[in-house]
Amino acid sequence: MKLYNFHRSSASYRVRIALALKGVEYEYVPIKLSVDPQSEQLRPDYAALNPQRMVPLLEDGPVRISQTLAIIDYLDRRWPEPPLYPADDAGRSRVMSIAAYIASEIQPLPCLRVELHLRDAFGFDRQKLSAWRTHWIDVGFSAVEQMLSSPDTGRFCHGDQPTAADCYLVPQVSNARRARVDLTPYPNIARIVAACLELPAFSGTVAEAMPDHEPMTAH
Ligand SMILES: N[C@@H](CCC(=O)N[C@@H](CS)C(=O)NCC(=O)O)C(=O)O
Repeated sequence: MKLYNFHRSSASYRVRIALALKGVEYEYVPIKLSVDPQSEQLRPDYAALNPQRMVPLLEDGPVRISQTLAIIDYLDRRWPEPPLYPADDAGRSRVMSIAAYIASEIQPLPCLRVELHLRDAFGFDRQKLSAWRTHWIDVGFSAVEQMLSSPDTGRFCHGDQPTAADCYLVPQVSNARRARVDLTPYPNIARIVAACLELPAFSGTVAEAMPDHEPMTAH
């Protein structure tokens, strides 16, 4: 099995965590994302594999899957232990709702291609891009913080076992830290992320531990 991914991509990190929680071995295929028009996710050979021109992409024999919600669902069905979704319907939809909110409403807004378009088409400078990034992370984290102030939250986002929700939350916090977002207003988020990072599945798959890691350059 191959995971086409990039060390600093939060979407890639979600899948690395899920694979590590499941104990599934895979080949790490780096796809370097950059501001370069020849950035690797845009190249025809990669676009032939993933027309979305994004990472991550999971390849399991003849099966190719893009979109982390689909990838993590696939992994959870193929390797059911430990489950990444609770067995009960209400719990399953709560976990899905947290993951989907981060996937759909937070992470895409400060995404590379969105920020490059803001820069190139609308003249956003570094300061404006930074304000854009922190605004959407703050809007998103305010909602997540409130969602997590529920009796269903335990040591982790849902109960005392990591679920798909934690696979989404921890990478989003890595992005927030890179964007220098102050996490003080989000004590539930900060506590859960600290608990997750005590587990090797989360701490061993961070960007800095990946084979393609290199220091960040601003765009
Ligand atoms: N909704 C997608 C998001 C994937 C995504 O945003 N990937 C980013 C890296 S974190 C990417 O490939 N960006 C390339 C670009 O912006 O050109 C998923 O869940 O897989």
